[in-house]
Amino acid sequence: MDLFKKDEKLKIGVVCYPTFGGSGVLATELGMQLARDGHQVHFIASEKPVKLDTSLEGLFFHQVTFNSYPLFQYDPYEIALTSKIVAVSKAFDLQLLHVHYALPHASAAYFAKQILAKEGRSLPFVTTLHGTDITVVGKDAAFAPVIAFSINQSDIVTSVSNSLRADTFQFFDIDREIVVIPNFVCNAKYENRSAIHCHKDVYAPNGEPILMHISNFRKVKRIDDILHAFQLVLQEKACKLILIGDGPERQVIEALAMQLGVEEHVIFTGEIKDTEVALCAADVFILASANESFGLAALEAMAASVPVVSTNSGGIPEVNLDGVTGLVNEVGAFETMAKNVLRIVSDDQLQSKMAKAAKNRAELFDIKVVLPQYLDLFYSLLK
Ligand code: GMT
Repeated sequence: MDLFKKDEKLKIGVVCYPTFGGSGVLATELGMQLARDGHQVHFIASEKPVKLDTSLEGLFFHQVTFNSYPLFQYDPYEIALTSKIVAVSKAFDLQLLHVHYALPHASAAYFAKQILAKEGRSLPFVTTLHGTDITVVGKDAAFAPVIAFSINQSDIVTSVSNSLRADTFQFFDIDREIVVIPNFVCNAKYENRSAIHCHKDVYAPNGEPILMHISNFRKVKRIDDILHAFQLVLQEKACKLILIGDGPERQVIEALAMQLGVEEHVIFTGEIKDTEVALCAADVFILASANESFGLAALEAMAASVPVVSTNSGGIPEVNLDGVTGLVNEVGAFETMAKNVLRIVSDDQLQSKMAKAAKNRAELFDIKVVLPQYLDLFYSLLK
């Protein structure tokens, strides 16, 4: 007999990064929907996640804080996180923990689980792998042994794409199953778009097509390729490029725009919380990543009915279907990227056909399709 009927409400801990990036957004949207569905959800992070609405009933945020001591050359965040997980678990009698991004969340969860077990408390944990925790950071010899161990010790492991699942088995000695649950989008947020003022008339006063990119401006996003492609596009057609986000490469990219002589057609907005609003101005979304386990930004563009021109890196082709929802090129092939952009912005019929296909495909990744897959795993843990 199932101890937990499917409608049993759970008490769930969630650990994530609070940043604008994909894993923090996914964790936040999933946790808020679980709270709306009647579960009690406790977020544990260094800061309140950007989009977390703690006015929601059943949703809580617990900040990880600690005193700094002169002896420390670095912040012992993982130790403080482990202690906070133990404290919140005991105070609210959590039934399970869902951690997003293996480093350092999975090892902290494992440590907390051992501490609680000593006190006769059970705290199974689900680790969701998001991408750079495996393909970039995780491969670093300073972290790899702990990452592999904490993945193997997780009660359940999920990855956001088949590509990332394959990478994980390739790069680490993993002796257990990894369940693929794709990232999701809240399509409801992209309905009645006519109500949104897109400022298209301001961004493109002469009705030029608007190209858009959203990311955390890390090197892996290869935004320099986007600028080189844009320079080639401008030789054929007047367009505008809106770059949304901020990060370590921001100044380099702004300097490159000047160097290429395209700066008057490029708009740097910085970070924007509601990307669904920004996307309403886009005619084509561009993603040039060298490594991308899924490409949540591309899925969000598709939900906004925007065709995607992307590289074929990692899990992106599991989202952006070449010739259907947009066009795909090899990493670094910015000439091909320019040709792909021009094919779409020069053919209204093609743009419209791809926009409809993109929207239809985004429905397959809706939160109402994906959330039950996580819930099924949670209930299976608690039998
Ligand atoms: O680099 C980023 O895009 C941020 C990073 C993160 O940790 O949030 O994104 C990763 O997780 C997202 C959500 O699962 C995925 O959509 C991104 O593809 C993935 N980024 C990379 O793999 C580079």
